[in-house]
Amino acid sequence: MFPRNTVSRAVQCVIPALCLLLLCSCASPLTGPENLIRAPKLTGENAAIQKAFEESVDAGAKLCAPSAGQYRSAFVRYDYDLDGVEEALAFYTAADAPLLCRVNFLDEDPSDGWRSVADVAGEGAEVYETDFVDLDADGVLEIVVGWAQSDSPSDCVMSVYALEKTAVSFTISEAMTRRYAAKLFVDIDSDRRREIVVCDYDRTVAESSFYCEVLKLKKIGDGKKVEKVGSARLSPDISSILGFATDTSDGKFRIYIDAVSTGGRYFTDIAVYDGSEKEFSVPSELNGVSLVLLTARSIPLLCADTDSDGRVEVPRFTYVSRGTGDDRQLTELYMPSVFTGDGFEAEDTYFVNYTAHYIFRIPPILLENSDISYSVDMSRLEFYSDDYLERPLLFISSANIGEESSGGLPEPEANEKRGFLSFGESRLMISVFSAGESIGLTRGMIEDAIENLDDGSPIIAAQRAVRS
Ligand SMILES: [Ca+2]
Ligand SMILES: [Ca+2]
Ligand SMILES: [Ca+2]
Ligand SMILES: [Ca+2]
Repeated sequence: MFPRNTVSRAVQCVIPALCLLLLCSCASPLTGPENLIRAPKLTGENAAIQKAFEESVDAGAKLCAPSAGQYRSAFVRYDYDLDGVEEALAFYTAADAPLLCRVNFLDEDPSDGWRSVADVAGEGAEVYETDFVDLDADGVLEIVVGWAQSDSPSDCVMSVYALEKTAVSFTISEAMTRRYAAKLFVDIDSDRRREIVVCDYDRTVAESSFYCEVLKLKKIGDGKKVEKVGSARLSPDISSILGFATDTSDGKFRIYIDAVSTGGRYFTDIAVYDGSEKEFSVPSELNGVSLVLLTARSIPLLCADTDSDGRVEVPRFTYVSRGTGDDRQLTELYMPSVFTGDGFEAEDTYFVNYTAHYIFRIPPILLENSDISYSVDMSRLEFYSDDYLERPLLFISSANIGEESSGGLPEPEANEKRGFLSFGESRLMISVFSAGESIGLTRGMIEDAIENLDDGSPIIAAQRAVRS
């Protein structure tokens, strides 16, 4: 067994919700409320669907519901030919083959009511996920099913089913079956058809070997087949994939691949499709520095367009240290950064206090003093001047000061101006010292730069959600 499998399983327990969060952002715009799944009940139309299903399979059939994705029920109603009338499908295992999940397709005949019209064998013991997506823009959605093996939940097989329905016939063809680790439906080349972007790894080699492929559904003869139109190797440091974000600008389409590294850290690999060159590539390193190093983080923060400006922010971190030897303390600063093609541009630098639920956008005048140091002891954020001889305090903020304890605060020092911000039950004390004022720092400036995460701060709301 490869080391990455260990990691990918360990991560698997935590990750499905994250993947869902991310993959949903790329979900089909065709999915309207009318297509939401409805749990079957023993009344009305769902009962009729269930009855038609039960009549078409042998006794002892067991329903199986997808464990991930948008649809989590064994019965899914969906209008996949977009004629305004829903069809349905049911996932199940037959009594005599409990390790092979199947799909039963059901349709409503205007005169006969619901009936089963087709039944196909799947590629695994369980359904992992299912999606409806029109990959060739012909007005009929293809059904993409991810199958899982019960003994290896991270190893999925994808089937793409192309359907053709007329007044008198219903045909299903399997346009592709392949293994995958993660997938995304997205129009990377602006031809108004979504491609399938699949990430997978070579199972025959011991070292990490993830790659990314771009697949298109094409009409070939009488049938449809999915063909590979581009591929690129991903960073050799990927151990497993958490999810994707995408954006586009300057004729380039970018896929941000959030991953776990072989060293157990989180980072972002980036695949770029250049529309003018028709080339799909993965830089994996910039100016000799790997993306693993440039985007490493110890927590599973994911890429997202956190300020809704159309460009994805990559959650990057920088560290400032204080003290030496055993006393050395590292403080993590958060820098949502935009990828420019040859580097990252940080929009702002933040200190995030996850305990007290606030985020502090560090004012430029503090950032400009590169020797500023921090102490996060006792939830106190302290900024010192870069004057090494005196090291005067510029300002302190202390979090989690309840009503009771705030009464016991020491008297303000002679050179200190104190203020409070309220954060739900607790308060944040802000003290600006005269050395801070001398470089232009004011209490108002700090108050303006602090946002309460509990107020739904737009800055990192999407990214912080995964941390709690
Ligand atoms: Ca229909
Ligand atoms: Ca189609
Ligand atoms: Ca396309
Ligand atoms: Ca943005």
